[in-house]
Amino acid sequence: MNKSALIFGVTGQDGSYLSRLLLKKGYVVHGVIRRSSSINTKRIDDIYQEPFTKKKYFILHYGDVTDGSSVFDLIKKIKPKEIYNLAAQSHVAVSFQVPEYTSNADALGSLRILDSIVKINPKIKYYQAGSSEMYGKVQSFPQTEKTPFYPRSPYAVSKVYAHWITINYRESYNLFACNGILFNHESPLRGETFVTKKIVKALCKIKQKKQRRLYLGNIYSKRDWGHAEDYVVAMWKILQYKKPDDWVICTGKQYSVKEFINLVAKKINLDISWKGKGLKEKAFSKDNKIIIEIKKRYFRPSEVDNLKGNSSKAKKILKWKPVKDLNNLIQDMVTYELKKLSNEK
Ligand code: NAP
Ligand code: F7E
Repeated sequence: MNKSALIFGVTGQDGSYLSRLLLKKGYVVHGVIRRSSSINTKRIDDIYQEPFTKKKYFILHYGDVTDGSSVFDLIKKIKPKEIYNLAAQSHVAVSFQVPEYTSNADALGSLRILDSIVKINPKIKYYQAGSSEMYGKVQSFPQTEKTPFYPRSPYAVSKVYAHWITINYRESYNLFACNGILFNHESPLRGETFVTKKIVKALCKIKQKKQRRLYLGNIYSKRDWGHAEDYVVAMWKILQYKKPDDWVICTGKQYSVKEFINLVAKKINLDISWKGKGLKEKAFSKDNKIIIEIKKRYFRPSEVDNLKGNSSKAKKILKWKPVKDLNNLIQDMVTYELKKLSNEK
């Protein structure tokens, strides 16, 4: 009998990579998609369009984590062995614009799934997509499973709720419910408005003279960036371990947004030089044209300045470690973008 998994958030970056991983492992994968006026399945279309024989292994259902009855009915009907809750309004800056919806989906969404598990079958294993954003204004360095949280956005506050409700249900109802505390992870499938994708896409276009400028916010924040392909392996390993627990998943290396820009520029042989400070800081091309400007509108009401994790626990116990470093990540993202641009010709 194949194992079955239910993925909330299957159309997102991680949902797409996780689906591929589980299908390769022989799972039947059920994914929840939201009704949308425009098509939102582009990251999983190639999986779904596999020959007919494979379709019975990858099944999509309409649902929404803000709709408790759809969550309950899906879990009851599908009877999965494992549930991965990746569904979220995942953009930190947007969470300041839509705080109530973000809290409903990201915090209460987790509660709805956990509560359905208790009522339907407490043996179902549950993975909660936690975030390094929960550390926010960091209380110690590098961050581990023991570092206290200090969330700095409605998104991060919601994720802290989801983290603790997962622990509470584990302790109260003896559920196999786990938190992954994942640091930033990127890929060619990253959403277009996250900073790495925005930078790679724009610099590739600027190099080919298809775009003049890139506008960014705070380029001095530092992140621990990994590759999504590695991080979904950790999600799976977390649910295969003999007992439920909470796990930090990261690379342990840190770069600023500005360093990321410089590495991408170097990778595509785009000469850039920086001048000015603060909102007046700009990057110039070899022929002295402004190619990057800083805009106030991309700054957040409160920022997370400095994230760097320590995933020794996952390394030691789960035998997980990242395979791809930042150079591999940038290479993958650049290759994807350049191919897309050449197809547009
Ligand atoms: P993503 O690309 O933004 O994907 C989010 C997914 O959630 C999409 O499939 C989206 O559907 C779905 N979704 C949003 N609201 C929903 C709702 N109300 N009901 C059902 N589905 C809903 O995010 P990601 O980068 O793959 O991240 C996956 C999860 O890990 C998220 O929970 C995120 O917060 C968390 N996380 C991400 C990172 C990271 O660096 N990527 C790090 C730590 C934690 P649509 O396609 O229809 O919008
Ligand atoms: O920002 C700065 C911005 O939006 C990274 C989500 O997946 O990872 C992600 O959250 C940094 C921030 O990611 C722009 O201020 C500058 O300091 O790519 P980001 P994030 O906020 O770290 C965590 C772990 C999650 O859980 C989230 O779901 O870059 N930045 N200029 C900018 N950021 C954006 N988006 N756009 C800019 O123009």
